[in-house]
Amino acid sequence: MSHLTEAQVAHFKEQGYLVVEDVLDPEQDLNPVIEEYAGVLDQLAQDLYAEGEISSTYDDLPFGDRLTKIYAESGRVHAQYFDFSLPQQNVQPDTPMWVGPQVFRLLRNENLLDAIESLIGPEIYSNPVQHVRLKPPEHLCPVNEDTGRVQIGATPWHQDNGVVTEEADETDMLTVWFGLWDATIENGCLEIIPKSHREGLLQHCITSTDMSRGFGRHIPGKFLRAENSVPIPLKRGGVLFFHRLNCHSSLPNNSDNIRWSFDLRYNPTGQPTGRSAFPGFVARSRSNPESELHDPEEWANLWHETRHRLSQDNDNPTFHRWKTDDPRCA
Ligand SMILES: O=C(O)CCC(=O)C(=O)O
Ligand SMILES: [Fe+2]
Repeated sequence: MSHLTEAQVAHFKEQGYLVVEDVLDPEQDLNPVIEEYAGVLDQLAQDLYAEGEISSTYDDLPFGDRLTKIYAESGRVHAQYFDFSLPQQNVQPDTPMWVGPQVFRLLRNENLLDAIESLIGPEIYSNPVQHVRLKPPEHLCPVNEDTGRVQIGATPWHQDNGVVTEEADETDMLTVWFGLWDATIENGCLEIIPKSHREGLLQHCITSTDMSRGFGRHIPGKFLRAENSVPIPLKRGGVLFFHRLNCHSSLPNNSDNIRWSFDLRYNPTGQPTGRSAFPGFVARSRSNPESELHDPEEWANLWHETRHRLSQDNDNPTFHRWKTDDPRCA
């Protein structure tokens, strides 16, 4: 059991975030996931090689160099291939994703759930807003021809409440962020603004101007107190927990290796997830343990069924509330 102390819970409530070292055991909890992903990368390499997009499968390279080389030579970031979620539009019957058993095992990690229980209570739902992020060094990353920017880089300032629909505004959604390897200032760890969760939901914009960092949906600099930001480097095994209204972004990856992280979310069971088109599951229930999902195949099937359903739908579900032409963004 590794429940949090009262002081840790108080820190979370006051500051809107909490760093806890050694929640996950690198060898037992993270290495199996890393091994599973080696197989996913191998498959990607073989697929791209068969399609003539790359001249070698680069199977003699270590994971990070291999991924970077394959992205660079194919000229594309293949993020969706690794992600345990689906894109927000244009889902096809064969849209790639990775919903493997070791990922599921990590979503249900007991130590992680103990810490989460201290923050949101004993009825814990795995919210489907979840991602793996594999970011190549920026100097080796393929560039988007239209914008001239790297295809995957620094994450702009935002609040996670801003990436879900209004129905989850009262949901006690907790973000759980950790590195598969060490996250450093150089390789692009997260930055957060302490106490920013006290100021409510801020305006997010999807214009490409006035970017405080990165691009895409973001909180413009004029609405932020970015001068108060704090970088959160994390050793393997450490976890950053934050409130749905905490303002955060990531630094760019200025290192020579990939930056590799998971960001997961959990909320008390029964509250809206804010992404109802995607499947979640009961990760822990003290009142009704029978309702917990323990079978990795069942979990994978939930995602496969969702992919099938969305690929048949002509209407894309709504994922957030922000409009491109909002006058507050002008
Ligand atoms: O890892 C990143 O770059 C962004 C993560 C993030 O925004 C989150 O965990 O909510
Ligand atoms: Fe976020």
